[in-house]
Amino acid sequence: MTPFAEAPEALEVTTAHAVAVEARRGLTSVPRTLSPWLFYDALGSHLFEQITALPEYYLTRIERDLFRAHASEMLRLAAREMPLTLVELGAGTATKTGILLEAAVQHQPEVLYQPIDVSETALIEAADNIERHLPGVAVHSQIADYTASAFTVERPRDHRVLALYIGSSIGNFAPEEAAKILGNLRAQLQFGDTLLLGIDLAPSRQKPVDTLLAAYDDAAGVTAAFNRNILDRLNRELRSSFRPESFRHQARWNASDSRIEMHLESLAEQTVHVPANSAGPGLMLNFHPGDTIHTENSYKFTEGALAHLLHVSHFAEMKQWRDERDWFSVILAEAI
Ligand code: AVI
Repeated sequence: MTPFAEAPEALEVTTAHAVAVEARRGLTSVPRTLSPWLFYDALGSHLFEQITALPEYYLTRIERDLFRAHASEMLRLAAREMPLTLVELGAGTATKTGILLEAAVQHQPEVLYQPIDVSETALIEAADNIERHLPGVAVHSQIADYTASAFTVERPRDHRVLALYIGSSIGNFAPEEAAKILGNLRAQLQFGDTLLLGIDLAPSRQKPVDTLLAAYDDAAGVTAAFNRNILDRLNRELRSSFRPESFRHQARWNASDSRIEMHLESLAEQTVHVPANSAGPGLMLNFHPGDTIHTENSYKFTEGALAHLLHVSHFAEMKQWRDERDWFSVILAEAI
């Protein structure tokens, strides 16, 4: 699943402009930043798939295990005797969703699944896979940016909606943005509809900070390659002159904001040129050794932060499923 999936080919012109605008905004800010959606070009999406299979990156594995163990109960609680339609924010290729859909067709003979993503390619792959393997599931895809609220939810007569926002994707947004995303979703739902949310949990006695740091700085260097690919992407698409090997991947734990941060740290005194483009004139960027570009935040939730997020977006927790070490949680919450 790609949480900030690449825009479809039909939107290539817009995407090229969006990359130029974001690069200019981020690289001229103090401190320098680049938005994580820039990770997910074709190579970045492939590297992210590899991350999800790394021994250190426990998030995907635990969530999948929780779905395998509890999918039927999750669906039964969401349905409460009524048929369900499933909507998924940032569905990507919907790999993990198959487990939930498989359980759904055991509850009801026909299921309408509505994946929403900005990537047309990912949605086509999702629909192909699901319709081939799960004949009871009809897929109505929607190409939309759910962070900008431009999506709609279809509701077959007398159905409840179960909205999926899984994979800890909510963690890549600051608390106020996360509340806005869930608030926009809530506005599309009715009382009694539900949200299934996957979140990564904050460090605890059972979850040392080192476990988190390793998940974002793996021994094989895949996350480092994923992070540096953002510079390669700017070189490819904006003809900038970054030397990605002169930047070191860094994962930091920010305890006061309860988040893992990813940075790219300049290893040398260097100047990078970004030629003039649709977003504005050329840029000459100076980096001193130790200067960083902040590329991602991945928020880790305490029980209090979760309760607050659900409360402000008008959801009430129905049930939580966690692994035995309390590293990751899947929450079912009702729209209130
Ligand atoms: C997509 N998202 C939930 C991942 C995360 O864990 O924040 C992205 C990622 N960044 C580095 N590794 C994985």
